[in-house]
Amino acid sequence: MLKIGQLVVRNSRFISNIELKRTLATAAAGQPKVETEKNKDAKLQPNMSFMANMFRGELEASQVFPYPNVLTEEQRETLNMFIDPVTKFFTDVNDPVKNDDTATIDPVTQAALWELGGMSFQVPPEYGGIGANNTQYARMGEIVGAHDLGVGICLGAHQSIGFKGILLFGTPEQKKKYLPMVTDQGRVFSAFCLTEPSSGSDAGSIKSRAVLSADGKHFILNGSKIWISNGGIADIFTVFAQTEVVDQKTGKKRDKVTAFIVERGFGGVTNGPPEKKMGIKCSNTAEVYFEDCKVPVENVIGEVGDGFKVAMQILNNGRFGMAGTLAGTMASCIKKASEFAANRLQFGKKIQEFGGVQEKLARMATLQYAAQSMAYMISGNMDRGSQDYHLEAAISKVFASEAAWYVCDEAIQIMGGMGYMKETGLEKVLRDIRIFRIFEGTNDILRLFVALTGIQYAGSHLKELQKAFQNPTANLGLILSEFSNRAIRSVGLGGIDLSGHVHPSLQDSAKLCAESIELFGRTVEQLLIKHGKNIVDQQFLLNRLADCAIDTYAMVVVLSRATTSLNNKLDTAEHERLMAEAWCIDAYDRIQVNNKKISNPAFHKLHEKQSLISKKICENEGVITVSPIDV
Ligand code: MYA
Repeated sequence: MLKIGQLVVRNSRFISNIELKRTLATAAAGQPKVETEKNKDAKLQPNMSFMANMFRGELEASQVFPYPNVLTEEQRETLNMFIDPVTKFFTDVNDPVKNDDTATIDPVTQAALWELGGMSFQVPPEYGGIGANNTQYARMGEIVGAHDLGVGICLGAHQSIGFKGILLFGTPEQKKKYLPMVTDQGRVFSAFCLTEPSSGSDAGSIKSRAVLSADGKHFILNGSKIWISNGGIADIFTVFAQTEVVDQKTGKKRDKVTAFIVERGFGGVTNGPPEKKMGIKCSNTAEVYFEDCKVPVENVIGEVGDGFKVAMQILNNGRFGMAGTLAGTMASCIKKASEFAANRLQFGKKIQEFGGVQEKLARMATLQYAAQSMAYMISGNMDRGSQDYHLEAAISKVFASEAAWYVCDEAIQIMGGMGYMKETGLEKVLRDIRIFRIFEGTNDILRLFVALTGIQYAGSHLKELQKAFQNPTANLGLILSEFSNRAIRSVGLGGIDLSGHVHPSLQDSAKLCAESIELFGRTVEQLLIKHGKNIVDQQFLLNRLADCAIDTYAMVVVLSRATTSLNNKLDTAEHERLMAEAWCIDAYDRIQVNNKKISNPAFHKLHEKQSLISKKICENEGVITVSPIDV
């Protein structure tokens, strides 16, 4: 097998790592600030998120039209120079089957990955990294995802979350000390330690504690973390623990989460054996224990007590990477399935000629297109400095992980018995993909996050209006503009109009999308009026709402991207138009159904029944009925 050094020399288009590090631009743009009590006012700036505004029934187009194009010529060129060696690493050096069988990445492969700069793609060059921006990172993710998701997790757990806190919120001293360590210079793995035995989705309920030492120089950290990616191989950890803080308002002491940089070398850090998993086997997953670990106070990330927000923002910041990565995975599944469909003869025909297979392949390709379009729309906005991408990033993670599951499953189905055979490679991909719906925020939690955060934003607008009505003279402007907006909409005028943003040949699809946005806004308002704060308990409604949001966002991104491709007369433009049209018809239909469900009393009854069935099953810890012949 080739060593990466040889591989690099053989590639004439490749520039050496050092040159590459110099030439790739450092993308400091879009680095979020931890939102704290002190800087909360900064958040009073208008929210530019398309999705948040959609919850108010409003179109905020600046982040969705036109489709972002953020790479400079130089960034594009250097990225292109990186693509070949990374691809060659996966085809010539890395062996996904061996990784899966041995549940490790061998030292030679690991070394090649470090040498390539693949472990520190986003670390600025002054600290020894490549200095890629989010868009370049997404492209790298696509290549990784197309070849080996296990390696992707080792790499992603390191840089998407492991040291991301230092990158985003670290002090200059923390960056100077730790960032070179996590690059090729130090080759130290990092890990993100949030989840605990009693705290998974409910991340705020962690029990690990850090107590300030008597001399005020250290925190003494105790606790245990589970399912930590890279937990057994990392020497640097981003750890979240409860600390005592004094509430600024009440003066009382209470616990709040704080984020710490912890070195294994501090002492008191141990880990369990590698977990045996369904997929992503070569990535290390382990429990990590902290016992009287002395963490210097200067290793707090952000402020003491701001750790929950640090954790959330690290996760928010990394989620688009999954969409990019899984777009690559989907493309490789579709390649296998379409090659098979184009050659397999059954009933005297190539199976690609059958409508059933066509439907599958078209849907697979459209899902891949939508997920990929989301990834680069979000990364582009992040690179342009947007801070308002949280909802979209969560949506991209949910969408891509479910799309990838569907695509891989259908690829297996198209290939039939062949798809089920290990040698085809899809069996491993299916096992690998399954975790993506679970980690980095389960899709169930992220659906609720999207729906509730959006509703909160819409609710704050309604609250503003309510307040305005208490003093109408002072707020006449706001009240009148709201009245006139509603009056215009009620006669079918002045509604959402995407026609100016979307290519002329996509106007029918643009109408479906605009209608969906309007319907969504009305539904949110009705839900708020009906349920008020109690909406938080209506998960079955929130899930339908989140599904509408996801479908609509996908509509907008494919319309935006296809429009740009059509305007630029790309070779693929006509195909993109077809996929955008197909997606809009399909999604519009689902959105109508989901909206009806939200307002249909019969659907509410369905949920009441399901709730009773579920309660009974849980009481019995299993199904209630026995086999009909056993009664
Ligand atoms: S890592 C573990 C992943 N774990 C999770 O994701 C935990 C999921 N849970 C949560 O996210 C939270 O607990 C939820 C909120 C959302 C449930 N952004 O009262 P609250 C604010 C910004 O609602 P809770 C892993 O899996 C909120 O506004 N702010 O909180 C490894 C409020 O603020 P304020 C947020 O009910 C995987 C405050 O916090 C957010 O307790 C390995 C409290 O909110 C947010 N998102 O729960 C992956 N949420 O007080 C490898 C809340 O001001 C990666 N808030 O009103 C591989 C990738 C591949 C890439 C490869 C590339 C090459």
